[in-house]
Amino acid sequence: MTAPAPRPHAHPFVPYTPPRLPPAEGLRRGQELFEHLDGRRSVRFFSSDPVPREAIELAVRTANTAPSGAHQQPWTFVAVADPDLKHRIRLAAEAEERAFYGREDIPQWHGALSRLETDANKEFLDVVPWIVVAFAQKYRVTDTGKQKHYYVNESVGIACGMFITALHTMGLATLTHTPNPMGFLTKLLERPSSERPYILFPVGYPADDCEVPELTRKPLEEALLWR
Ligand code: IYR
Repeated sequence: MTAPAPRPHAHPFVPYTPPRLPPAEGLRRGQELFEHLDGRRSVRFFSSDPVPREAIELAVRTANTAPSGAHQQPWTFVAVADPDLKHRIRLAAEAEERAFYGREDIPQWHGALSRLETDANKEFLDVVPWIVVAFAQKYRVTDTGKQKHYYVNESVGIACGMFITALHTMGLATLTHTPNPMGFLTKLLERPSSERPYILFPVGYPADDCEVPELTRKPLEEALLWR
């Protein structure tokens, strides 16, 4: 057998040869990951127990491995431990939420949320040891001007999914919290106008008496179609 001709590249490429798993071993690992992630729930009742900085670092390292449009990696994660700053985030988030829950023009939205029993009180933002805010970079500023980023929502969404997965693997809990609108985070966290707040993650251990709404996942037949 002759070796295949090398592909002509205009840019540097390197070999990529991850270990080839026997299919049964691949399935076993896939099943294990599914069961692990099926045990994850969004949490609103947190313990104030400390979480080491290294855990946040590892979760962001994991998020930072996400694929992204044109490999532009259009995310910034800001980790907040300062109690005063967390409190200011809580106050601003609660002001937005009071407006949201007070709206009379969105009964359908309020109705869809009712089984979660959420309200404008966001005490968990004071309780958690960390608040991590993911920002989406719409563009980056270069010497020659603005470089637009592509597929920003998709890229940051995938990175956030990997962030959540890493936290769960470390026994930590979070919530994909999106106070609406979230512009106050740009100011409080001193981010540039090229970025917009994407998701606010309170991070900590679940409270000892934590409860979550009883929910089921939709059946695979609804999530996966074969053709
Ligand atoms: N941002 C509000 C409302 C809310 C909206 C959705 I969509 C949720 O899944 C949960 C809550 C709040 O955080 O209370």
